[in-house]
Amino acid sequence: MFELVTTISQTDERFRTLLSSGRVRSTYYSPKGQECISAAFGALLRPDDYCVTIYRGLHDHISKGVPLDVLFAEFLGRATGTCKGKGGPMHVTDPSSGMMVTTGVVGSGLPIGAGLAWATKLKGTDQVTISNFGDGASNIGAFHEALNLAGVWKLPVIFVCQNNRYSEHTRYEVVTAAEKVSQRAASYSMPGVTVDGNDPVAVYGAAREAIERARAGEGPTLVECVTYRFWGHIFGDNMRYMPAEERQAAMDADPTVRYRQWLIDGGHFGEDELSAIESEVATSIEKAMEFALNSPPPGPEELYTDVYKGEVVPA
Ligand SMILES: Cc1ncc(C[n+]2csc(CCOP(=O)(O)OP(=O)(O)O)c2C)c(N)n1
Ligand SMILES: [Mg+2]
Repeated sequence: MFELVTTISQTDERFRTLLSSGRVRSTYYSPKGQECISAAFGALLRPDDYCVTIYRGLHDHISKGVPLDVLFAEFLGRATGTCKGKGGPMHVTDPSSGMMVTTGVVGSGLPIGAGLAWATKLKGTDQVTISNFGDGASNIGAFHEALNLAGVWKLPVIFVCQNNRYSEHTRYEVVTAAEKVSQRAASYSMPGVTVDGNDPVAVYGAAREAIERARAGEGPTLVECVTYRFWGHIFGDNMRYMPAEERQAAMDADPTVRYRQWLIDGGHFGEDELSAIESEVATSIEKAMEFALNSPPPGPEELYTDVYKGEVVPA
């Protein structure tokens, strides 16, 4: 988990620096602050388990095991990316890693997650699916429809709400009637839990229980992980709607730094061992970034490939 949170934090910093330099242009929804959630799930999921995520999904892609070179290439719109550079950061899809879809339509990943889980149930495999989404998505109809069917059919899916307290520029309590998103699980006859999303050990415990439950055929779980996004909705956002002291407090309690200290204080790892992991991670990121930056964009011949159209068959 430390390797994962470190990879996410360092990659996020690398992307922000790259974008700020003007060398590349892209939309970027930073997941920094939320890294412990996906690292905990990533440590537990099998490569053949399925994952669905949203535009703010870099941490989920990394934790599900999408190789860094093809992931970065997709983020930068290069022909060597997971979707030949035609998906970009908001649509990373890599079935070979179980990263089934990344969506930009708020809430749309929940029914897809339920559908993937239904498929594995029909096939009789013991794969599980996790569907990641935000607090804002929990107010959309698709959230309720997906949880209801998953509850009725006892689907092997875990709904992971990454509650970072904001939907775009709107604070949680202004638009959400439930004090906790997890309370909503009761309506759909599934367990709902709320955990500190900045504590990877707490998330790991909740994730393990939910994954075991799903794998054993006992049905879905809603896991709400409370966290905070460091960099606003989209990178470049002026963040005026986020109280400066609230954001500063979250950044001062950086979950990666806190976890690092916890590992040392608890005698789990020595400072030198963690530093060695950090420099190995830095080397892999640089290598993958070089690969991505040196890859070409998709050529014009790609414009009409992978594009499907319906045929009108005359009566
Ligand atoms: C159906 C739909 N409505 C509105 C939008 C515009 N929009 C993009 S992100 C977002 C906020 C979502 O917030 P949340 O679910 O909390 O996820 P977060 O960005 O905080 O991770 C909105 C309203 C959209 N993409 N899709
Ligand atoms: Mg949110």
